[in-house]
Amino acid sequence: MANNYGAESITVLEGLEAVRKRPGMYIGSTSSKGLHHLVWEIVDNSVDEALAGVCDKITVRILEGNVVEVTDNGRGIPVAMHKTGKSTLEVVMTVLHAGGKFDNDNYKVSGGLHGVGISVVNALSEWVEATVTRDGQIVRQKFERGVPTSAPEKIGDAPLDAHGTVIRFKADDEIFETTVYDYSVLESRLKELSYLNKGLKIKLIDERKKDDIKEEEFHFEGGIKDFLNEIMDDEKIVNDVIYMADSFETQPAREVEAVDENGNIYMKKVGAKIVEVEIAMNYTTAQREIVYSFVNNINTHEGGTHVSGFRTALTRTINDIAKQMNLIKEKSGTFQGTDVREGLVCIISVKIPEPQFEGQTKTKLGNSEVTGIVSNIVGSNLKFYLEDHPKAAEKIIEKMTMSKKAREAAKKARELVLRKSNLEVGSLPGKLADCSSKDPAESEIFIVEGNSAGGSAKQGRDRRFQAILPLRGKILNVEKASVHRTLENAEIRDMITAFGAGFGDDMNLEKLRYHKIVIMTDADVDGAHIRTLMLTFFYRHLRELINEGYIYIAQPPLYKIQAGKAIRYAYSDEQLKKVTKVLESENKKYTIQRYKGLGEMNPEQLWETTLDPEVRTLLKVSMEDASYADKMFNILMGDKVEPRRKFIEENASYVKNLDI
Ligand code: 0RA
Repeated sequence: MANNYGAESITVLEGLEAVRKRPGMYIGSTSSKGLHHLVWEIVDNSVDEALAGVCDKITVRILEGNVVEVTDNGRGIPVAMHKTGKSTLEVVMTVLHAGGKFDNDNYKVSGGLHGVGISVVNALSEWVEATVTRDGQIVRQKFERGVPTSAPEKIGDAPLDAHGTVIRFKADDEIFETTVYDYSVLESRLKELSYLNKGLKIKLIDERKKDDIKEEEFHFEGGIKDFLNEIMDDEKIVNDVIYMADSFETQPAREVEAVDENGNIYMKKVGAKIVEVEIAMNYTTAQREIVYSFVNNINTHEGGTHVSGFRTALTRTINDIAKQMNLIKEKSGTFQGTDVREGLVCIISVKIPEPQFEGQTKTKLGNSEVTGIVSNIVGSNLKFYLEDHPKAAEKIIEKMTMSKKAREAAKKARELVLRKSNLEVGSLPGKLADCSSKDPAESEIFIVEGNSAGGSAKQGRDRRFQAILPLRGKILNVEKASVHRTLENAEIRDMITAFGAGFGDDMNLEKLRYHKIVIMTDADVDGAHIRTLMLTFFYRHLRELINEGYIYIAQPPLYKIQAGKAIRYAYSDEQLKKVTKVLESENKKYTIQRYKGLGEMNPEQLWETTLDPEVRTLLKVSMEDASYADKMFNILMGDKVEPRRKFIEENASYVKNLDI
């Protein structure tokens, strides 16, 4: 084994050392997330075998002591001598980036963090045991922290047609913060993988508790069509699932000479590059569009060229078919992208030979050639489907016509509001007590609930830079209302007019009159409800204001504590406890007043607790806050009972502030 002392062994050791020194570079982190990446790395290799059409079953077992075993019935890692003088098995297990297939007859499509290879798992494991069945034998090799502790040994015979790989490993607790696997993490990704690879059987078995062994098998003959059915809210479905699976060869195969098992020479096709496209889509009566997209089994959260190709084809094809079927009048104009996507629920899965990922989280597909390929495939398949199913086509196009009409009505209404607020001089809302400053950067507007609170606020403010807009009780729930009705609501029109920047797509932030828009509501159930309604409205129609960080929430105190002439305020129950504790330790008598509403505070108190920039706390509303409010409304006000019940159970502490 002279080779073990050769230059190659040294490179191998250096490679593994690098992985152990900086594991984060290879698997993202050494937290629980990184730990699970070890499993994904092995499973991805097995999925590659499935994609090559030579494997249909993968089993992941979690054994006692958090040992993981991944079994597949793929070709088996080759054990023959590699050109380095070692077995291919050892090379795959110990050389960085050698995990990829050496030949060119299939493309490696699955992902993993960076598709780093099985050797990374080996380097970061206390031990690994690789067992391969192929060519009539069973061969095993063992490793510790990446280093072979045995040569590949034949441990038995197998039928000539048996093949597959078993990788067992124990993650190294010198490397990982935790080596305990989370069943539900494994479960959801393995299930997703089985949806994304139609027909593939993936089994998950958890044997860590001897008296409570868990076992599940994921197997979907319908692939992403089944995936789509699972995520659909069936009460709102407009049509049957439209499903298409097609492929396009971007580079033809070459023929090369090869030798078969009997020693005969034959011509083998290699090097074909094929783009596979699979799409399942459906419409619901909901307003929102949901698109999940995947490239080589990786979720492309940021979309990319495959999603653009789909969108272009959808708009084009729908317009063509609508004209062809006489469902659209010449003079009423064509459908726009937003019309044909309202209510769309869609899963796009493409498999391509050399994906380029871009974007902040590297989840946006960049390959420019993919736009045209997907667009062509979707165009022809969708056209074919709709011509074949005229009833479905009619239903979908009817729905899109409604979306188009709603969009046009909203645009008209928006223009009306804009005209009113822009053209009529001094057309600011009558209830607005404006500030004298005209500089948006220093101007603030407080949206105050109720007229009495509005009165205190008007007197208590600093009128040089603080404006007050009192609202009459509850504003409209915009989630349920059409854009048209939203704009007819007086409270909402007052807000839009006072802000001065317009609405929806026509917003112009340069015209915004205040750079701080502060929601000020009572610290009670009604106040919380109004705040949520307002956040939903901002999220839906004035989202740029949230994005730019212009929306705030005022924090009025909950309690006034008076000891003699000294007055203190508490903004939470904990604070109240602290204040009273101090007073008690000083043997002072005090009274506590619980503020039920802003109206109970006199103008001075309101200034010194909530308005004065020197002492107040303002909470800046983030996109997450607003989208949370929006989601909550969807669920709480939606028609489905089950998600509502589940959501309330999970978010009991937040929801208790809401009178639902
Ligand atoms: C290298 C080459 C080939 C397959 C594999 C590695 C392989 C790796 C893993 C890891 C887990 N399961 C696996 N199955 C296969 C190609 C083999 C050939 O061309 O015969």
